[in-house]
Amino acid sequence: MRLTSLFSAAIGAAVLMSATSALAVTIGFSQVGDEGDWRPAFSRDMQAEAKKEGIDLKFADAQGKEEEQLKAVRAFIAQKVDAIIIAPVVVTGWDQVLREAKRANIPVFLADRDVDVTDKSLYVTRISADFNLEGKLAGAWLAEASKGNCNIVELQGTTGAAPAIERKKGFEAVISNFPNMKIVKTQSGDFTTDGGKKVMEAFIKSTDNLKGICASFAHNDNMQLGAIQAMKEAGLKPGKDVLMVSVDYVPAMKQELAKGEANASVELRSAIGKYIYPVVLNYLKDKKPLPKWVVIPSDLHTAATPGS
Ligand code: GYE
Repeated sequence: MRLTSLFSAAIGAAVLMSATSALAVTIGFSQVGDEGDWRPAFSRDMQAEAKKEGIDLKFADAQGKEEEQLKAVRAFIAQKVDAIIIAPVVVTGWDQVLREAKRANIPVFLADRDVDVTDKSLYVTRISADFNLEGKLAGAWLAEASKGNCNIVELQGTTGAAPAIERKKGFEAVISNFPNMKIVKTQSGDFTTDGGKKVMEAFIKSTDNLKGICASFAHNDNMQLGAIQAMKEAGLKPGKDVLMVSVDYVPAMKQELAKGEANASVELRSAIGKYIYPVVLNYLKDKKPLPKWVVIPSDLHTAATPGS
């Protein structure tokens, strides 16, 4: 008697287990890497939210290399995952692998960065902030703070990456309305603290200690944090001698704003799994076509407006 009930309990558990694993959605996520403070925060959130949703998440870190991403996506296709999420390093080079995913009937979602493909049916939708708007917000803040008079040095993100392209475009669209605002130096610091420090050191040299420079616009906070270090080492006062505006609003930048060594940062939310997974899971259920872009809001912060 006892044995049989034990036995049926065991069978019950086995049935239950296979039922849950048959139901569990498997998602492959190809992440850029961990170039700054924002990216690992985003990775941690994607992992934590996947757990909450009961998703079996296969996480692949591309270490900033597109070849690694292509390999990861092909591995996800071979594993027959239910869906693929890609945060693409750069915008180019995606057509072929996306066609392979489509042929295998695996829906692809873009998170954060964008791709440049002519056939938009190669992915379901992109869930991300509006990088162009972030550039515009930074430009508008600077136009007001400088009263439309400003020679700017720009630290660009990774060449060919959507946020570098779009933040630059948005920023330029705003400052082009002001005849006395211009970018006088611009270089890529690859979205890293080290890269930003090196670029700012070069700017300091080539402009005789930032003579006549009114602002530093960095496409992300980490490069700006590196720039702040370089400026301090050169005896300059970032936030006072030079206005400092960037994007991400990571905790370390929040501190710099409070100290007055930086002036403004546009927030790029990192806890965005809660925006991304529901879109993917609903699509897997109903396969209803979606608009090509699900936009996550952005807002600008200063020391006076730190937000919550
Ligand atoms: O701003 C930067 C990161 O892709 C928008 O990537 C993102 C950017 C973010 O390295 O810090």
